[in-house]
Amino acid sequence: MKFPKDFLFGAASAAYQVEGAWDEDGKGVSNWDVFSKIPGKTFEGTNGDVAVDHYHRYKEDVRLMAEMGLESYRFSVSWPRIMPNGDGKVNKKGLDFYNNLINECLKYGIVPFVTLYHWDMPQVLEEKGGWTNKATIDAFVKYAETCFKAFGDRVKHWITFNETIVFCKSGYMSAAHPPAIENDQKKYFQATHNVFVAHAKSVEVYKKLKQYGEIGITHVFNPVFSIDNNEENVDAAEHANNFELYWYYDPILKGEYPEYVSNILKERNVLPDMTQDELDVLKRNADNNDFIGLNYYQPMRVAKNHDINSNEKQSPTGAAGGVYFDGYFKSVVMKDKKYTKWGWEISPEAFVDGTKMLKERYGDIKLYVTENGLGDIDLIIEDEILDVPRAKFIEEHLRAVKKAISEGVNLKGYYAWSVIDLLSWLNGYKKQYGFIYVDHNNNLARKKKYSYYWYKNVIETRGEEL
Ligand code: BGP
Repeated sequence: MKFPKDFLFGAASAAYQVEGAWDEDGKGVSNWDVFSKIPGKTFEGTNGDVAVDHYHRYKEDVRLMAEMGLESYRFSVSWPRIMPNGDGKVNKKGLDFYNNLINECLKYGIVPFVTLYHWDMPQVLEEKGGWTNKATIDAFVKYAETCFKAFGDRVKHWITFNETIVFCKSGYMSAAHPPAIENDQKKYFQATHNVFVAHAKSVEVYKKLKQYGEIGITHVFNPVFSIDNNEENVDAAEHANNFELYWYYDPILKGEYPEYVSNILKERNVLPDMTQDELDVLKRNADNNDFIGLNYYQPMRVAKNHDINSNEKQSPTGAAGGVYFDGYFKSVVMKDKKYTKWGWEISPEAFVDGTKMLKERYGDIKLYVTENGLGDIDLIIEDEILDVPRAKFIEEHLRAVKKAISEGVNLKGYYAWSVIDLLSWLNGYKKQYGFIYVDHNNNLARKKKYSYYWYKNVIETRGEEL
């Protein structure tokens, strides 16, 4: 089977991870500019000051994408580049950069798929409480509207937020992302609620502008499975799905929170403050979402946790294993499963099962895989980058996407993470994901990898040979 004609083969990046130019052309300081410079916070102190210099080399990068036959490029806009102070005055040079990038994509017929928030927030707003401050909601909506108006004549695919669970949990529970707060459940859940409201309000604004494009949100997709049929493990998996999945998908797609989680948060006294108006905005806009973006890397295998004093916490960098912060369940590394060098499970099968779970709970909402890929240390022999495991990983997952489509799941595109090697938030440049290699010892020169040619062929043949 070939992939359907309207299925987009893409690849992705995010502003902080590729652009660099952190203080050029009027860009404001972001929370990541500040956080990445706190000693000990990132791998070997790496930061995005230069990253892979996409800001200056976007023309070369887009040309390489075009030569690969890429149909769509998912990238993010840096909020502090557009609004240096978070709210208020717009930086014209910031708009220019994205206008140029978008036009460059369109020149080659590459569809721009734009994320508004891939974690870099204006530092000014972070200092005022970031996502725990309701004023951030309005600031974001203004920023979103500015982007719709500036780019919406050419951009027809919008993602509001990337992975709310990651930046909120890492920001307020594990202190692994800004604002580096630890174990504050009240703030964690408050931040998630405020993000959902900002999303819904932005969707509403977008629909009122009648630009006739589509808008949605990208979530981590980590479907949870019990390790066996034991009742208490099955119950633990359901608890995990409620907290890790339904809490994120329900307010977007059903316009309300899963009662199971709300009740527990009430008992713990950490239910977010929410007004009736905010709840109404969520409800009103549930049907306005055109799609959900899924960032799929791995599922979670879960068992009931019996050791409430266990200090084996879940890893902030995503490796399987460890106890959830409320002590109820633990993620389990299983002998019969495969894992990457960073301990992430490799399971294309779980993707298929997971999308069926989604279909059952949320119906036929359109889906895109907005990220999927293999973080690896690529093999280099005589200057050739032989990232065969990456091609194999993507092949297995594209086959899973095919299978899900043939079983009736409404999937319309696949974006490999990442188009080019880039800065991993917490793993520096060591963990590679790209089709294009960046030589850090040679002035950031670009080079096509094995997977580049492989993906080019997949796109040309529309996946028929997979
Ligand atoms: C996702 C993020 C990406 C990217 C990817 C790989 O959570 O949306 O920005 O970083 O994960 O993560 P890592 O670099 O930690 O391997």
